[in-house]
Amino acid sequence: MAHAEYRFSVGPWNLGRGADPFGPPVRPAVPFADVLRTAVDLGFHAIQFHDDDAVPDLETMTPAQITKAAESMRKMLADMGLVAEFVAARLWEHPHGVDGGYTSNDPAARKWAIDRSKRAVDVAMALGTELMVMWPAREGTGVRESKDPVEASRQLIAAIDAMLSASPKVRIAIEPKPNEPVDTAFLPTIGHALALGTRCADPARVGVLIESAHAILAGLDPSDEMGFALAAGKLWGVHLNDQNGLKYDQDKVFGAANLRGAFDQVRVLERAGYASTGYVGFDVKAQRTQPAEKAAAHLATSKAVFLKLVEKVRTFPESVAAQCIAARDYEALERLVLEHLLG
Ligand code: XUL
Ligand code: MN
Repeated sequence: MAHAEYRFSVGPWNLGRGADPFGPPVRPAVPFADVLRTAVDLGFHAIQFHDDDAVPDLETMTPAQITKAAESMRKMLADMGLVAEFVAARLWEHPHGVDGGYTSNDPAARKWAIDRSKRAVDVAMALGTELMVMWPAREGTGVRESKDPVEASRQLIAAIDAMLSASPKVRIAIEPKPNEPVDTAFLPTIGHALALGTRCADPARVGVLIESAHAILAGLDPSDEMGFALAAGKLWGVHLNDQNGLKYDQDKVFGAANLRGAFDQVRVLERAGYASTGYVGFDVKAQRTQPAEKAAAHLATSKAVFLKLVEKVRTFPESVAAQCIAARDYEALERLVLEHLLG
């Protein structure tokens, strides 16, 4: 049987300026047109958007103006053979979102967050995608006693319900992360995200996006997180990358820290037929040491590693593995996997 082709996506933030918490940008900003050109040149098919990547001044615009601006972005994408994968409301950089959006202690900020999210839904619809991603960035605390966790989960449900009511078509993929920029997040894992989704107004329209590094930061195996979401029919996006243990969110090249872990992620996606249902996104960042003209190599490498691992999955001797499993000879299975990856 012919295999479905994987389709790849990337966000403008993946061509970053090399800034980190300890130093300013080291590369010039990449103009949006160049982001699209790079995506096409590297064989990507779709663009991931924060709402203001698509419509920069959306807070000062009327709904009609927002729709018009997003439609012209959609045309720019189409002219280059691209589509929009999803839109995410960028709440975490705005002054109103200083203490979080949906779970802010300030009712005016909570209202702002919901209004902005509804605008982001309008952007998504005009861009031609029904998928919203919700990374609950500052929906957590640095001082645990500052917010009520019971109330916070109700507030998150109310926010998702507001987005669901903004369009009958919209679907929301929660992208959980346990920490950073907050110390402790209210939606740290896929289990939390899926459980919250069941309590929303229309659970069928709430799923998840899994980022490898976010799972690792939660002490979990990304391939198991993916398997859990796939079993529920809820894996609507992936942000493949890597992470060298419990540090800041590194967004390393896919497979750079744990090639076997990357193989396991590709294997779970391949076995579930993910290629025909979702995009493979890479949430990776170029190292700060890269000069501007070489600052897209991390995307090319991530895609190349992914495709090589697809071949590794397709050539894995499954019948030998089945014999090892039947004999409960997991040492033999261990060796089979390692030799296959090394060979
Ligand atoms: C942050 C992160 C975000 C989301 C999109 O860690 O992964 O870039 O993927 O908002
Ligand atoms: Mn991500």
